[in-house]
Amino acid sequence: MKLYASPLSSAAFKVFAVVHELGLPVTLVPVDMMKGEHKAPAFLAKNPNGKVPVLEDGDGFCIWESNAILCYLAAQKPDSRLMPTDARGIAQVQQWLQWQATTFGPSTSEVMMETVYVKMMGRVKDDAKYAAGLEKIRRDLGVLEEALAQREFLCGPLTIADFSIVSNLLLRTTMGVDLEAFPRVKTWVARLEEKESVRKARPAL
Ligand SMILES: N[C@@H](CCC(=O)N[C@@H](CS)C(=O)NCC(=O)O)C(=O)O
Repeated sequence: MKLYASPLSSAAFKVFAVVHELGLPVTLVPVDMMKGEHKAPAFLAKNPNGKVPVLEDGDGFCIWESNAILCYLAAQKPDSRLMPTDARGIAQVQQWLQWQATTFGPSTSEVMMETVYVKMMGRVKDDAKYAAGLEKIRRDLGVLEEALAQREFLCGPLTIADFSIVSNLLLRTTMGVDLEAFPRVKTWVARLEEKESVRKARPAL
């Protein structure tokens, strides 16, 4: 399998972490986003949205949207239990994956844009947008804090949902996101960041 990705992408980070967790044979194909490689025809043929990551398996089978990629990877090793097989377990993992894609991911992207990416894009930080994004992140962290009451991981045992959501907190220091008011989230993040798979996937910043 080949993973087309850029090292600074949080969407790619979660995929790398699960690849390492499962010990799958995946080769990284770096996509230079600064050079616009993700908008070139060869890449758009793999993902018409022009976004990373994309996983290619075998003869041109391509899958995009990082959470869908995580489902595909977990299906390669069902014994890992990173994706449960019972109806409730599947629904719970899907609930968090969709919450990441529709809620937490967008909240953190707003703040990433005004912190991590602002300099790369050669513009000044928009303080109002930053503050609004941070407020949304605090709201979302409250949801996670509740969910982690009496649970080590979001769905009980470790699943791809944990990898998906923690990816958005990886650059929290640069983003100015403080977890002190969310002690369960802080412990959960530390638990995940201790994992070798997560440490291997972390970009060197
Ligand atoms: N929902 C997508 C988001 C992918 C995404 O936004 N990737 C960013 C990098 S983190 C990207 O390729 N951005 C380029 C663009 O939007 O033009 C996923 O989870 O895969």
